[in-house]
Amino acid sequence: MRGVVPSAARRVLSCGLLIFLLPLAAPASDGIECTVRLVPSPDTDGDGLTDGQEQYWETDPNDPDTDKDRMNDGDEVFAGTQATNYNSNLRLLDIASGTNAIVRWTTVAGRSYEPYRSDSLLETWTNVLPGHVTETNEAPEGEEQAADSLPPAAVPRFYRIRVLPP
Ligand SMILES: [Ca+2]
Ligand SMILES: [Ca+2]
Ligand SMILES: [Ca+2]
Repeated sequence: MRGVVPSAARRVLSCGLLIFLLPLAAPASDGIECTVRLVPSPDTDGDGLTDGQEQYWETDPNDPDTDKDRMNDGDEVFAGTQATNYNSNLRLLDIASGTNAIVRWTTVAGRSYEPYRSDSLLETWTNVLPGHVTETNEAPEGEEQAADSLPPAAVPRFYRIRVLPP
């Protein structure tokens, strides 16, 4: 019969109509939106690196000090040292006493450091330099030193090194 479309064919036609009509029926577009849910990665071992960051740095998300050098993974990443290498870390190498104490420490290329002094661990720490020292050598890791211009004290004196944010 002319003009009669079998029901199966009609459904296909309907779908076809919907597909073609929907864009026409939609309101004028102000843009297309895409929503993404970001779930924060936990820091399982509490070393300052999330489990996701630990994967990036190839450190152990269940061990705060992957290479067992007594500097935790998060601090190593901050300092630029290798968190998976026992011999790579920020540390004081030695202090030569004399007219002026000379403090020597490990460095990473491009990082800046401030050496501090105090006559007591409970007192204020004072930078022994007017500013900071930046490691300019191209070698990935090296060492720097700074002389403390303050004469030696009759009491024990303490030194510490602070690495500045990159
Ligand atoms: Ca962690
Ligand atoms: Ca870790
Ligand atoms: Ca470590």
